[in-house]
Amino acid sequence: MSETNRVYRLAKRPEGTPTHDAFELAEERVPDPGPGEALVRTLYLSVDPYMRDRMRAGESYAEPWAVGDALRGGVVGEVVASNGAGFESGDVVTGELDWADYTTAPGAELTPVDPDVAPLSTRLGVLGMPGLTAYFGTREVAQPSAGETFVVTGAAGAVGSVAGQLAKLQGARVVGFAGSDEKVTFVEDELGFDACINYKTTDDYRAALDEAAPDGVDAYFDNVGGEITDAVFTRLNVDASVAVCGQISMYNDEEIPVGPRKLGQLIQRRATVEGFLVSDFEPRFETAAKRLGRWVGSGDLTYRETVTEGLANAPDAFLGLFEGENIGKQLVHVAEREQSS
Ligand code: NAP
Ligand code: FER
Repeated sequence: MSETNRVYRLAKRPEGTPTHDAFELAEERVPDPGPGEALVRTLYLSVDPYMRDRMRAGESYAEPWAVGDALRGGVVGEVVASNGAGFESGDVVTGELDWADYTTAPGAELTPVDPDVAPLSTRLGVLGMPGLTAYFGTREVAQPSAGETFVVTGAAGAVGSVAGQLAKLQGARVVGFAGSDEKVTFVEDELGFDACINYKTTDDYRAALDEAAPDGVDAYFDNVGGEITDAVFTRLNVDASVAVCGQISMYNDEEIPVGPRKLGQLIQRRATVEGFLVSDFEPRFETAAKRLGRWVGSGDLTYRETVTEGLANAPDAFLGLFEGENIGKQLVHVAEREQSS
C-alpha cells in the first residue's frame, strides 16, 4: 500500500499534566500484515485516563510505553488486508491497536464486531470496556441493594454514567459527583440519578452529602479519589462497600498529596474497600455485554458520547479527560467504513 500511515508516538515522558509536546505524529509507510496478521484501518479510537499511567516509567498494572513507542488504545476498525488472520477485507473488528490510521495485528488479538447490532462507537463505550467496568464494579464490587444509597464520582463520564444507572436498576438511591452544571443536569434529568453534586461549585462536600444522601452511604464507586473521597468516607454507613475503580484526580501528580487521613472511618464503619480491574472479569464479558446491550435497547440504559473528529486531534481528546471536557465516553472518529462485508 503506498498510502501514508499517520502514527502517534510518545515523544517524551510528561511531567505533571501532559502537554502536546508529549505526542509526535509520525508519517510512516502503511505496514504489511505478516503471517497470521490482519491490516486494520482505524474507524474509532478510544482515549482513556489509564493511558496517562502508561506514559510514566515505573510500576503499574500495565506496561509503561517507551519513548518512541506508538500510543495504543481500544480501536474499532475495518480489516483492509488479511494474511491468514481468519478475517476478510471489510470485516469490522475491535482490539488494542495503535493511535494510527492503520495497524497490523495477529488475528487472535482481534475480536469480530457485528456492525448491524449497535453503532460501532458503542463497542468502545457503553458496550465495551467502560460499560463492563461499570457493570462489574457496581454489581460485583460495590453491590448496592434496593433502598440503599450508592454514590459515584465521575458521574457524567463513561464509567460513572453507566454505574449510576445500573445502581438505579438495582433499586438504590443514586448520588453523583460531577464537574459542571451541564453535567449535573445530564446526570439528574437524562440518567435519572436522584441527585448530583457539582464539586467545582461546592465547598463543603460533607454538607452536600448530608443533603443528597441523608441516610448515609452504603456503596461508593470511586473514579476520582482525593478530597471528594475523603468526604464520602466520613459518611459511610456500617458495612458499607467501596469499589475503587480509578483515582483520576491524582493521575497527573508526580507526588501523591498527603491529605486528611480517613482510614479510621473504615474501622467504626466496618467498611470494605476493594480495588478492581475490569480484566479480572474477562470470562464474563460476553454475557455482561449482551445484558448491557439489552438494557440500551429497552431504554433502561442511556449513554452519551463525546466524539472528537480526526486522528490529529487525539491528543486534545485525551488531554480533555483531565479537564472534564467530555460527557459520557470520549472517542476519536478517524475514518468512515469503506467496504461492506
Ligand atoms: P471519564 O469519567 O469518561 O472521563 C474522566 C472524567 O474525570 C472527566 O470527564 C472529569 O469529569 C473527571 N475528572 C478529571 N479530573 C478530575 C479531578 N481532578 N477531580 C475530579 N474529577 C476529575 O473516564 P472513564 O473512562 O469513565 O474513567 C473513569 C475512571 O475509571 C478513571 O479514574 C479511570 O482510570 C477508571 N477506570 C478504571 C477501570 C478499572 O478496571 N479499574 C476501567 C476503566 C476506567 P468532571 O467534569 O466531573 O471533573
Ligand atoms: C482505566 C482503564 C482500564 C484503568 C484501569 C483499566 C485504573 C483496567 C484495565 C484492565 O483491566 O486491564 O482507566 O484505570
